[in-house]
Order: sequence, then structure tokens, then C-alpha cells
Amino acid sequence: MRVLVLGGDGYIGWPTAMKLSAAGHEVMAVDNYLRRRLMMEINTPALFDVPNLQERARLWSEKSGKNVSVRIGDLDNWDFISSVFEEFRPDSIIHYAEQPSAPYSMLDRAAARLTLDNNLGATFNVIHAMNEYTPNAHLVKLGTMGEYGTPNIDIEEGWIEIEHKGRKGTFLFPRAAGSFYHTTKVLDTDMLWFYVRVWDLRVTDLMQGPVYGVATEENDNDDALYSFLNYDEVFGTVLNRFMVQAVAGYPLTVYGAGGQTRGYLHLKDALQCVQLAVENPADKGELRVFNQFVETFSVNDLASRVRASGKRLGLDVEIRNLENPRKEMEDHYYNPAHTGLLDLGLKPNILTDDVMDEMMQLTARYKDRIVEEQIFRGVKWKK
Ligand code: USQ
Repeated sequence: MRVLVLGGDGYIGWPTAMKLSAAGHEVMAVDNYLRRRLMMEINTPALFDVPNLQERARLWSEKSGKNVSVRIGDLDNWDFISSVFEEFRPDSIIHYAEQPSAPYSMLDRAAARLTLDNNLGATFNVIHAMNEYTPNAHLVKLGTMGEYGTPNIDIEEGWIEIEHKGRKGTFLFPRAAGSFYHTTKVLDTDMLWFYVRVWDLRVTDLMQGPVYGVATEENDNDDALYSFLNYDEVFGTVLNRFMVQAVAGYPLTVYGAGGQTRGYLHLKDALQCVQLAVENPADKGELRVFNQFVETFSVNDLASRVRASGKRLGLDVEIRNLENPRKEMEDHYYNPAHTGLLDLGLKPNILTDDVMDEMMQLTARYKDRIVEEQIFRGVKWKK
């Protein structure tokens, strides 16, 4: 298939481009380097340097003999995106091209506005480009489990049947996002659902939980092909952060009571899920939703696992409960369905002690690069 990876320079975007090209697909990766620019602007460098997208494509081609073509530009610009669709004519479009950080979206008004304009603008243009150039293509859009929030009932896989005053109907599962970033993903879903209804588009919306790890089959033993490993509060996800904190001898930053529970997955499984979605497209006129995670953990579970891994590797890891800078439930019911991707053939990589220890060892190789001041800045949800 001809697969367009939008946001192809990102934490999941670049590993996806390698994975799908290794699987024999023809891949074009597109990015405007927004994440790199924001990381520079707010001074949150990743744990190791990451070559630019063109350079990564060159390194990947040397290693694998496969080509990933690269286009740099802003999907919010209609001339740019239409030229990409016109030239490449994708069968499948994977849309990751969004500002991905909840804390970034809560920094200030300008950051919230950037998140709104970038995320909704890109999704809108992707929908219109698809409709104009490739109406039969399949859009695989990255949403987030955070769209649902933490309701006091089981979370269904995208849709729920509701009986009301004796009549029944099927609706999108109620959304209640916990940050402005997550809210833009809810708005994306609504926009997709509208255009699926009126234009019969083919869409899969992936509700993904927090991802951890950087090692994949494609970048094995090749640090230059690793993704950004952010450990700062804004762009780092919690388990990656805890690994770096453990290595740095910094007490693990558990926010509040630490009972916040989410559905987690290894980067390798994020790639498997996306590949399964691409290779098993949704029907025309279908908005298919998958809950994309493998296991649920509370923040306290993760902190204990990291402390135990540290102990096995001779590190004395301390855990510290900080006042929670976010506004979120710290003790709640959480039972989301997640069978759709398993039914398509997902083989989960569980967070075993070996996986924990490998991540810790990889992180330890870069211990000298850790800047402690990056770890916590307390971006508050409510000023
Ligand atoms: N947390 C801590 N300490 C930390 C960092 C985070 O206790 O040092 C807590 C947070 O308060 C939250 C949980 O850990 O309860 C997860 O936080 P996170 O920063 O790993 O994840 P989040 O901000 O929710 O966002 C990440 C990705 C985002 C994706 C989302 C999936 O950055 O792109 O959409 O995970 S989900 O969490 O299911 O909404």
C-alpha cells in the first residue's frame, strides 16, 4: 500500500514509517518539525539527539535498503497538503500530526491556541484533501483514551447503545477530556464523524493510552534511529519520565495520591496496532474506533515497578508524592474495553520485569545527558 505518515518525525511517527516500510509498504513521511520547534522554545531537549527526518530516512535506507520519502511542510497550509495528496495518492493516511502534549496545552493562552489551530486545522485539511484526491483511502487517526476521561462506568470501544424512554440508539461514547489537548482530540472525533456521515469516508480513530519505550525491531542497536525520549514534564510520558528520574537519583514525581489509572502500551505495540488498522481498513461510511492499550496501571503501580527495577540494577529509588499540578481524579473506577485490536491479531508486549530492566539500562547509558531542572516545572491546570 501507499501509506502517508503525517507527523512522521514524532515519537510514534518515525518508528511507524520504519515499521511500515520494513513491511513492504511504500511510505511517505510528512512533518513540519513543530515538536522540535516547541521543544526548543520551551527548552525541553530529549535525552539524546535525534537526527532530522531527512537524515533518519537516509540512515534507514542504508540499514534496510528501503526508502521512506520525506516532505517537510505544514498541513495547515492547503497548497502544501493538496500537493502531497496529489503527488502521492495514498491508499492509507496515518494522521499523527498534532501537538501531542496535555501540559503544553495548559501552559498559557498562546499554547492552548496553537494546540487548537494546529490540531483541528490539520485534521480538517486532511479530511478535505482525502475527499478531493483519494476518497476511497482509509484514514487512521490517532486519538487518545483521554477523550473518555475517567467515568464511573465501563468505557466501551468508541460507541455505546443507550436506551432512553423505551427507545434505543447507538452513540459515540460520552467524552469528558481532562486537558485542552485531549479536548482537541474529542473535537477531531466529532469532526471525523460528521464527514464520515456526509461524505462516506473510511476512518479508524485510535483511542491510545500513554506509550512507553523507544526500542523497536527496526531501530534495534541503532541509537540514531531512536525516537525522541522526552523526560521533561511537558513532552515526557510518565513511565519514560520515571525511568530517567530513577537513573538520575531524582525522587519519582507521583502526582497527588497516585491512584490515577490509565491504559498503557509499549511503543512496539503502538506500531503493531497501527499496522493492523492500516492492513484491515474500515468500511466506507464507517467511523471505526479502537481502544489502543494493553494493560492498565495506576501511577503508584508504575512507581513501585520502577523502584523494583532500580533495586535489581543497584539503584536506590525514592518515591515522592507531589501536590498534583493537574486537575484529575486520583482515585477512580477504570475499566475500558479493548478487544478490537486483539481480534485483528495484536500480540501484546506485556510490561515484564525484563522489559522494565532493559528500559532502565538503555536510559542509564545516557545518564550524563540528564538535566535535573527539566524534570519538574509544575505546569498547573488551574492558575
Ligand atoms: N503523572 C504523574 N507524574 C508525572 C507525570 C504524569 O503522576 O511525573 C500522571 C499524570 O498526572 C496522569 C498520568 O500520570 O494521571 C499519565 O500522564 P502522562 O503525562 O504520561 O500522560 P498524558 O498527559 O495523559 O498524555 C499522554 C500523551 C498523550 C496521550 C495520552 C493518553 O502525552 O499524547 O494522548 O498520554 S491518555 O493518558 O490515555 O489520555
